[in-house]
Amino acid sequence: CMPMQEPFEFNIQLDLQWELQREDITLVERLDEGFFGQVFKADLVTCNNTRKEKMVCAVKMLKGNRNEKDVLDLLTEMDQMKRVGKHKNIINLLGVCTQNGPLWLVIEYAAQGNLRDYLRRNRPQNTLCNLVLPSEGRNPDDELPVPHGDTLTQKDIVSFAFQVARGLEFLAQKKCIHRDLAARNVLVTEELVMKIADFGLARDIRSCDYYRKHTRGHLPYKWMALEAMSDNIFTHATDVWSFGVLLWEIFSLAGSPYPGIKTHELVKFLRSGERLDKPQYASQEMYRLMRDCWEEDPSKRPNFRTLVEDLDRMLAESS
Ligand code: ACK
Repeated sequence: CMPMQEPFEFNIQLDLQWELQREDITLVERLDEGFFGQVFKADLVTCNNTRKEKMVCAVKMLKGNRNEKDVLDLLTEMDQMKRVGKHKNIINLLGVCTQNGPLWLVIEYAAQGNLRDYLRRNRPQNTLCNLVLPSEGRNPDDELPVPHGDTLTQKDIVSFAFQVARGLEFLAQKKCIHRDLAARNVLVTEELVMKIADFGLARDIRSCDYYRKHTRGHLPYKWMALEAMSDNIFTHATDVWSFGVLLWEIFSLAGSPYPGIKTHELVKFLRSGERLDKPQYASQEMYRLMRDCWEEDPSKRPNFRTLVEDLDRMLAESS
């Protein structure tokens, strides 16, 4: 399934700081496919003091059916990733191919895939026979988790939350608003480093993003702040709300938020002061943090700096 594409129809300014040779990249397999975009796993050959090294990476590109706007959006994503710069807890840009062919963004590869599926695969064995956690109802598309590897500890999941907050603190410092924070948009490396993905997307959230698959039944509305849903306002404070739902996902080991609540009922539910219940694996203190993220008044929500501080302390206290 190697992508066959027409020669690229835009002239993109060559940026020697980032340009990679296409010959140094071998596409291996497709990892993900959206309507116009796709991501491949690939091998990248780099030259380190005359020594050649091979590393695994991911390559993001458009599909044959893309239009001009899609190309411009991918260019915006490239510019945003270059502008933001590097951090351990985001998917970093490694380089780009902009000449003599389709636009390729070469990015870090995260072997364990998205955090939601990772958490489901690593639920403790004993929850297998008792899948419905107290805080959630049964959801028809809650597939049975596949037992895998080591069981997660409390400290592991607090560390996941801390790492995601670190990535988000960095992005906020760089004036980047994500707009679609959720466990499905955090990727996990082989060494269990959490990396925020897709922060550079140019998005019109209301037109339902075509780059990402939103798992069936998991509408992004359930991650959106009240004011984002009702007035289409996106700020760092709306990212903080979504981070609260992401925390809820981590501490329920990827439960489905608000099961059975329809999108049009959600605003009423939240306006009446109702919130998600404490997830099974969260301490009272962790749940307090989530609730703070879901303050109706955005100015009352914590910022990512204080969230990092609080989670750092909780991490030190957890076993
Ligand atoms: O676990 P998944 O199906 O595999 O969920 C995500 C999916 O695409 C949507 O983002 C895969 N994916 C995307 N980017 C990468 C990447 N840089 N490294 C590994 N997998 C990726 C992933």
